[in-house]
Amino acid sequence: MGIGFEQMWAELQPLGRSATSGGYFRQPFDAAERECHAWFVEQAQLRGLEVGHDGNGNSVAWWRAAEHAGRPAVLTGSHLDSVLDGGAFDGPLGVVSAFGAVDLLRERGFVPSRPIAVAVFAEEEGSRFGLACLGSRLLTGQTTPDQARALRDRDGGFLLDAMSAAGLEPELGRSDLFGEVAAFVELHVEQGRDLVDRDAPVGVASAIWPHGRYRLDFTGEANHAGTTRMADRQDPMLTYAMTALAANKQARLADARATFGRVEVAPNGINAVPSRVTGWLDARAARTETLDAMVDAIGRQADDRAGRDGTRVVLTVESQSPAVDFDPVLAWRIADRLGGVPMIATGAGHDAGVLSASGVPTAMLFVRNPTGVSHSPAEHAELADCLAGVDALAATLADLAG
Ligand code: HGY
Ligand code: MN
Ligand code: MN
Repeated sequence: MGIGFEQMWAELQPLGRSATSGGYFRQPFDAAERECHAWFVEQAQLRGLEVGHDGNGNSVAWWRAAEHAGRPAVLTGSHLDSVLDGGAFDGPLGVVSAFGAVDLLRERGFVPSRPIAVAVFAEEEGSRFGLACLGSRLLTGQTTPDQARALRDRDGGFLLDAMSAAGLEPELGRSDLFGEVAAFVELHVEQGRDLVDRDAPVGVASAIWPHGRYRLDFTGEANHAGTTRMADRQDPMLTYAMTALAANKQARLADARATFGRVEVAPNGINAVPSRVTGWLDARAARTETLDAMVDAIGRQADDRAGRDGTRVVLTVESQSPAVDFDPVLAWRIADRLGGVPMIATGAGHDAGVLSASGVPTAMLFVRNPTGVSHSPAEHAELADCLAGVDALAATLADLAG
């Protein structure tokens, strides 16, 4: 018998939470995220679910019986890592709701006809090693071990070292952690206001926008802040600033999204014109051609500006996530089963998108977020809506694994 949603949430809530901002710092393989992971294992054991791990840092808890041998599983779950100063719900809501749905089904005497698995994917946010959905990309072969081994965090640390330091035995690459999967259904807090505007507690995802991460290295000439005339400067900060404004304008024109959320400056001194500025552009659009055209325009304008500033800019594609159209048959089957809940597209990436791209029939359930805010301590979901999400996930699992 499991513990209820509220108790699970209360246990998870303090882990990795900042006393100052109230936001979450659960970087993959750091202490707080490992505490969350230990909580996951404990919850699985409380329910008699067998726990498995792969060499990519992904984990799974199995609800299965001997007679299920050889039958493809129904997979649910999400991630436990957060962005820096993130919200409480992005990721953990899907994991806690999965355990809640298992409890609900058991209380109702439901007996699955196939295995049901609760997954936790590693480094979904890509906020430590820069590549989003790293765990699911490695598991499905969409990222190679060599690509992953080359990734470094802000301190220059390598993925393998971080995993080993956390006590894991990394073995990167394709993994058969889940065996054959009949369907994957990820429950996630909505990261926007669609469900608020439609006055609906739960929705089903139709699509994920294509999106990418691009590093722009602006280089110029370091010099004295006091003795160097403005006309004599080759200031990469100026080129960066104009590029950020250009990105903002291009995104507005295309009704797309362009964000510089992370910038590094060298040598980062108050009284020196910088030698280098590196900005990471997160760009997203409803359609691939819109995204590509926008990034091209931003790159061209950065180059033009660099020509005028006497600086140089190099744009490097760090990761690209193709558009995802979720399996419409599965999505409509779930929406109908739930009495006709809204079908909404999202600009946020998810492991569900990665599994969908690997050919697994995949769907997402969204739970209303009254603030519409995410990747921020302000992210929120009301308990009643969370419980509605658990109900919806239980009904979906019963339908798919019945
Ligand atoms: O960035 C995203 O879209 C997701 O939250 N990882
Ligand atoms: Mn997420
Ligand atoms: Mn996120």
